[in-house]
Amino acid sequence: MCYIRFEMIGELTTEVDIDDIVFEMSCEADLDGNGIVGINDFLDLLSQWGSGPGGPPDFDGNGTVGPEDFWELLDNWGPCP
Ligand SMILES: [Ca+2]
Ligand SMILES: [Ca+2]
Repeated sequence: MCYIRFEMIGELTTEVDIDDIVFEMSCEADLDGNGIVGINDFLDLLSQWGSGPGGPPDFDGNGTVGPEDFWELLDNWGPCP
């Protein structure tokens, strides 16, 4: 009984982790929430360049919107999965 219970918890934990990773990678850069990472999101990032919004578009969380966040946006360019 104990072995079966442990295996079920392990499966659930794995599923949640995968969902979280896909969600974060897919649409964090979709700043206007239209389902596509594109020019509007790029312009939104530019408008906040050098600021510290405390969240997106400071994707890497280093405190300011800069080149590293621009590359993150480019990496996710296109439709959200
Ligand atoms: Ca968008
Ligand atoms: Ca940053």
